Amino acid sequence: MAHEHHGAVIVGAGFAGLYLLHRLRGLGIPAICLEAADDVGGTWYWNRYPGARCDVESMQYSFSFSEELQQEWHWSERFAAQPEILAYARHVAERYDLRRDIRFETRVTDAAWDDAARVWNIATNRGEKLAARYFFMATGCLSAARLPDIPGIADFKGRQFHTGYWPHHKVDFTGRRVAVIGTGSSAIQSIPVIAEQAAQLTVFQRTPNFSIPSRNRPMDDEYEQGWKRDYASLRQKARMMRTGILYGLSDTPAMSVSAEERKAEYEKRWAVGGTAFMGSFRDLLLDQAANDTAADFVRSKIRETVKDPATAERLCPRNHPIGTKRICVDTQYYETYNRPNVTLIDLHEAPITRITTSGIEAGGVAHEFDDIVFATGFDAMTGALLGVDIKGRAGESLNAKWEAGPRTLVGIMTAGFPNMFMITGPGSPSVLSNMIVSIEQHVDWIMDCLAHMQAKGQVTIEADRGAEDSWVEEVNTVANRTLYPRAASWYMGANVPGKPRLFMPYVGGVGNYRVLCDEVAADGYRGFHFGGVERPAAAAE
Ligand code: FAD
Ligand code: N01
Repeated sequence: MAHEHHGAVIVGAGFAGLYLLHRLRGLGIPAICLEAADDVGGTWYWNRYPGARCDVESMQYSFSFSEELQQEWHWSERFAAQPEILAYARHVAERYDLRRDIRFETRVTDAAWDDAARVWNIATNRGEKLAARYFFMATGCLSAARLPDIPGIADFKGRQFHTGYWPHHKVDFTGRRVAVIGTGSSAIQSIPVIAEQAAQLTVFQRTPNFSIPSRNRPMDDEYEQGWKRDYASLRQKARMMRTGILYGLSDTPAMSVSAEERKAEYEKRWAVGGTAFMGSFRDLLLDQAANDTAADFVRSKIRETVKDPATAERLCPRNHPIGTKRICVDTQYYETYNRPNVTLIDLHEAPITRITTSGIEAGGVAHEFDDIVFATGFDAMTGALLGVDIKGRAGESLNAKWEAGPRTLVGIMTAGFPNMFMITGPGSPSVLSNMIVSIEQHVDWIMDCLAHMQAKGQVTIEADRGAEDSWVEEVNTVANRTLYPRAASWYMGANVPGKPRLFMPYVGGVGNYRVLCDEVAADGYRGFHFGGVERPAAAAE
């Protein structure tokens, strides 16, 4: 079959793919976007579990590239729920007429660089063959959902769900005996909602997590107008913050104030709700003693909230510093364990041995269920990238190149794979940030780079291996200055058996990283090689 030719192929129609498509059109590069789902939205298309919502305030978890778009959209809650975020993604697709260039229900399976033709050849699960000069992996950091390797999983005769592949019809748990496996963010959001419906809910916990109340509420009109009046400058400030989120980050070290002052600060932030709790003191993720004070505070809140002392102790995290696994944000999570229909099973006391036709065996006890909800997470950051068989220059496979862990130059490109770009790839702040801020920053940087190439008549760009080695070292060095590597987290690849353990995101901060990327560009794209002049350079000047 002959290849269809395109200027660019984008894989994924989440926020990254949508914005890429819009910007590529602006540059006059004809692009096609290929998406496995039957609609846009990415994360917000797939994760429809009860209680799913964002934990970055809605006024900030949205695109900033268009003043009209940010003025016209109204968010109904402080933290938007999944249906509203999906509606927003659809609105963006329609407003910018993006659907005409998106091919749904199409999974990209293979991509190979043809060095002679200087194009990527791309194949899909529908047998299509495409060729494109530029290849964009906008496949998401949290899009490859994982079922655990528990024996007997296929034998269960009841209903099984994964939070990351939730059905599109309403799932009713009324009157049912439900198991939830996992206590990460997805579980912590869904457990309180499922508990309200189910006859009986049993939570299987391997590692307790720290969770902060969201204090979610309907959008306050004055608050919304405040943002809208000043959106341009507030967005600019957010872009320079450590996490890409505009909220109070203290400059004070935790141990420089008295225990009473620390407690007062934690109480204040606990009452406000949300992830800003981790901004109480500037060194919470750098200094173990400082971190212990915040962790002790949250453990004291768990003990205050959960009436049964044994359950409260089981819910208290002790094996990682607070914030080194993604901090959770909840609505009535700890309170849910006071309900008579909810039971917590600690897998360290009673490990799961197998799943049977009618339930779960743990600690020698057979628990019977009608439904099992797997809230067991993702093959994060690299899962979707390595889910495509990608071959670069001289047939080098990305899977082989990344066998010991991902290697990138600033998380955007990887050496040996010319003209292939990753949006929020490993080695960039990505999952440690407000991801829409990071998506916009990557897409804008790449578009400036492509405009630069157009002006010079260049057709290829590739990361230098030496520059990449230095960046990988920098990512590790910066991570090792923090407490992050002390947790067996998905940031470290620790949740996937056999996955190399190294800290994947760049922890140096969204603002610092933006400055660094801008300096690379200003320095003639330091660390990148350009090639293949398409027309005389003089004509392009
Ligand atoms: P995605 O939204 O993951 O989209 C990637 C798309 O690529 C998917 O639609 C997928 O189907 C498609 N795809 C993948 N592989 C292929 C292939 N081979 N062929 C074709 N299509 C493919 N971030 C925040 O900043 N704040 C939050 O509050 C927040 N909440 C979250 C809540 C949940 C439940 C989850 C799972 C993540 C959350 N995130 C949050 C992270 C979230 O993933 C990002 O904010 C953002 O939505 C990512 O957009 P994306 O376009 O990069 O990737
Ligand atoms: O996944 P997770 P998630 N037996 O990997 C457990 C974003 N997000 O879907 O910690 C028993 O965090 C596992 O245990 P352990 C956010 O970035 C945001 O909840 O590995 N248990 C863990 O408890 C988040 O971090 C929101 O010991 C098993 C759980 O399953 C990311 O997505 C909401 C197991 C998985 O937790 C992923 O969150 C939702 C096994 N074999 C998601 N295998 C917001 O609020 C795994 N587990 C914005």
